[in-house]
Amino acid sequence: LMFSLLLFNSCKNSSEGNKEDQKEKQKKPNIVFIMTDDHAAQAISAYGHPISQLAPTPNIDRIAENGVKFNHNFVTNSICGPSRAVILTGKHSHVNGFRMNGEVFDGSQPTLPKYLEEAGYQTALIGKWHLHGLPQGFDYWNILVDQGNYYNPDFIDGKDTTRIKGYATDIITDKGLDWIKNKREKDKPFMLMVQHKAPHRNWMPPLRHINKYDSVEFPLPDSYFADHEGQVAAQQQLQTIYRDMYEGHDLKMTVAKGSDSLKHNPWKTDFRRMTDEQRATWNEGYRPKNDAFHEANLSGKELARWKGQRYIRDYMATVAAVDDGVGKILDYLEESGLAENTLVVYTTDQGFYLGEKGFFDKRFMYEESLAMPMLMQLPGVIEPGSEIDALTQNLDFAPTFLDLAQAEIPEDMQGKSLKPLLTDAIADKDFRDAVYYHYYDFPAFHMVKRHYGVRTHRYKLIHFYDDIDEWEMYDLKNDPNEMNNIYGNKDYADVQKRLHNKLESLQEKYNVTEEEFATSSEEKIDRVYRNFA
Ligand code: SGN
Ligand code: CA
Repeated sequence: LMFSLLLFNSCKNSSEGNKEDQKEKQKKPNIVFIMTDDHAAQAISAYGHPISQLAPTPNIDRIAENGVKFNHNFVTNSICGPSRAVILTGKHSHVNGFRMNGEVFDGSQPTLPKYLEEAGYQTALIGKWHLHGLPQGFDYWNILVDQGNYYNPDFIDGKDTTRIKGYATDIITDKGLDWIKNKREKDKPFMLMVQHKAPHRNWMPPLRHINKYDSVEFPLPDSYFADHEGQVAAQQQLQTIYRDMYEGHDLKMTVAKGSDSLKHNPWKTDFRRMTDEQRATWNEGYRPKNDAFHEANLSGKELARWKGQRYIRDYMATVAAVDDGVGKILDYLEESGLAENTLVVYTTDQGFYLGEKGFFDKRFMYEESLAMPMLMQLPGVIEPGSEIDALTQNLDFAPTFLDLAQAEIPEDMQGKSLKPLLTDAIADKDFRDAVYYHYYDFPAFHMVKRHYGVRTHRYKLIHFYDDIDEWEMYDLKNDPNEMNNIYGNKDYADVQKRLHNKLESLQEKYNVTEEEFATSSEEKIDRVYRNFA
């Protein structure tokens, strides 16, 4: 009896073992990665900022309700192409080789989709790519040409370039859903990357939302008219809403009352590619508010405030279409039953300014553009309604997805899997004590100086270099808006020393060499300015 019991037990165990194995195998989650371009955390209502409370994003928020909200997720280099290259490789810009927009991504290097493919996944990429060169390692891809256009955008798939009538955000959503429903092999786990153009400049809303926020008065930040005292790089940037936005192209302002002709509009293609019908509906939507503006005859700070208001209204109206799309994708995942075993990620390539410091755009290591909103849901793994305060980065995405896909994390990846945070295996404060940042793209659009730095839970140290040599330091607890540069302040001498040490140790850890700080202004002036001349 003993013997047979033992035998029975061991059989039971081994058959359970097999079942466990199978369950594990089946459990390889699908990954739906939705990434927008330039989506400020201030514009996602789950993050609670007053702007977003006036223009909520209920569908994006569903992901936070079903899963987790990262409160301190940061980009390593706040600009489009570089952020995407970091996401694909799990390596800092100086290691993956894509430091600034306009460079060509070395697509032959190992990337997330290639590793996932090895792990049995099907992979697809739809929408904005912006790494100059065609995607490699995806089973299926269909991407926007360069930055893409809001209306009637061109897509490439390796063979043809096709202009598709409609609104980019809706088209990208529908292409993503079509791939899930009709194009993939249904017996494999999959990763789908849905990458929107919105809400990137020049913030053209879909026709259905053109007047959506006209009656909403969005709060402009206290720092809207900042003088950037003690912040030399900020004094010299060209991304101030009321000074640097193009009145036609960006703000959709017209030359005179009764006219639909736009004021300064250097890139005519965005509007010219609209059909007559689209343009007519557009003009009907904008004309009354533009005429009212002409009648009001604003100047000075009133005009500056009007511009901020117009900007945020258009920006939020493009976000509304993103939110519609996220709703459609979540609905389908739920209806089809896929949601149960799908990791859904909502993020953006970097944060953005909605008037803070007077700014639009990104690039700076200041909080608004350093922050990278991120929400994730995965039933059974991620606790609904949870929040993570650990210092996390886009550097961590690839290791995290591989970990959840039960694949090995390559040793040369510089990011860390977030899985232990998702499963509460590690406390937020123990995950990482500081993040490293380096922005290279100068001189370029908006003229934000080259800089690198370190951010801890409480402090930030930044060095602007190249054609200047300026240090900045902030106490984020006492000065969350980073208005008071405390570098050199005696009261903070110890903190400053610690931050310098931390910066050095991170540079060592990530194999940053002297070469990284070599200036290439001459070569860049050639590349950037000859192109635009
Ligand atoms: C374009 C924009 C800039 C923006 C860069 C980079 N000008 O050049 O405002 O900073 O892209 O953006 S636009 O008028 O042509 O839109 S990124 O997101 O691709 O890095
Ligand atoms: Ca971007």
